[in-house]
Amino acid sequence: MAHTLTTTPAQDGFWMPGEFEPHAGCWMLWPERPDNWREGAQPAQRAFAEVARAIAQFEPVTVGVSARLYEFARALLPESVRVVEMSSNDCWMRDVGPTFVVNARGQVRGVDWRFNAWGGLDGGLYFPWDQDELVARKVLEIEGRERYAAPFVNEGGAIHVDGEGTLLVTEQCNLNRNRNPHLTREKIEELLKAYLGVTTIVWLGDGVYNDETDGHVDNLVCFARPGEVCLTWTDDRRDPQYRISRDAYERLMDARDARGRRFKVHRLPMPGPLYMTAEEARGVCAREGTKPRRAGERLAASYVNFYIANGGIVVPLLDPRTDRAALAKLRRIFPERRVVGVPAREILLGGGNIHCITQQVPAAGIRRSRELRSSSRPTPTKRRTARPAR
Ligand code: KQY
Repeated sequence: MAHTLTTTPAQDGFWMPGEFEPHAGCWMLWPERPDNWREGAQPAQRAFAEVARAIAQFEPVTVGVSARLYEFARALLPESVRVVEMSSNDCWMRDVGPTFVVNARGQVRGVDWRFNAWGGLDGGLYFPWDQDELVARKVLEIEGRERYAAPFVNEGGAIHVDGEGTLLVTEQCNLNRNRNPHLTREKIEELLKAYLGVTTIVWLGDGVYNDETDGHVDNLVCFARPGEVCLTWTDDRRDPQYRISRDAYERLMDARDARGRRFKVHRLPMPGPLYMTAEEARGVCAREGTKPRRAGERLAASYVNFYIANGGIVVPLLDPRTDRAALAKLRRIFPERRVVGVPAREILLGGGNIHCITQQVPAAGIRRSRELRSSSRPTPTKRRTARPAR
């Protein structure tokens, strides 16, 4: 049994490492529910299989799948991918899986957040979510890792860390009244510090326009490495995303990370705007209690929702008009990794993307320096990116 600890990661000297640090592997779940995925989820299953295949070039992948679809998934997924039977209500491993933490001795443990389907009965996306609630625990059992049961609602897509003490979050999501209405901002900060082992929290405002997660940070901004972030960006001032990205840019430029550095901000072009077509919406079986899919609805498309694997970047391909520019930019940001694009519109139609359906397991046995992480004395550096003209 995955032993449940009564302390917090910070008390025990554990912290969440950056996604760009070495991984032991990656976990995913298999899409199935016809009230979220069109055509009985078959186009989405093919897209998930391609994501698993792309990541498996770089690191071991495990996919959890229901008993009903085990054989089908096994047949579609490459042999190198491990397939295990696992119940879930949907397939967003980033949010329902554990967030792994490490210590200076190279030990790995997992944080099991409370989950309420992105808002519970106050704007959440489906009911019930009882099987999703058990996924993190099951993954930790299979991984043989001890578990911290966090006493508050959080999702893996709502946090990004640099592994050196800095956390990025959005006010729209992490302070939303449908997550932890009984907690103040100060208390939420205290809990995030305790469960992620961070010392500095950078608050952004809203997430990507019309993002049904209430603005997960992982669709808006992510770390490329300590001190450097990628931000989804549009130059179109008439687009509602402009104000959001501009505000995030300004907050990032004004912020200092846990080591006192200013951020270098890489602006990634935004796809689209993209909308759900009538045919796509028709393919979803509407069901009471699940967010309906409507033709003409704007999709929260973002290239920032990529996955960083060992030696690779797996990026959603979303729009032939912008894919090439996004890939080229990512190749410049990550010259040390192979950048691979995977067609991802079918994943986007379900409300998220490649980062949302994956969860990395950090490599164990790597000795990491804790002293450097806890340094709180700022060492100012010169601003490295000019502000865009207003
Ligand atoms: O952004 C994510 N991490 C998850 C997206 C979930 C969408 C649910 N329909």
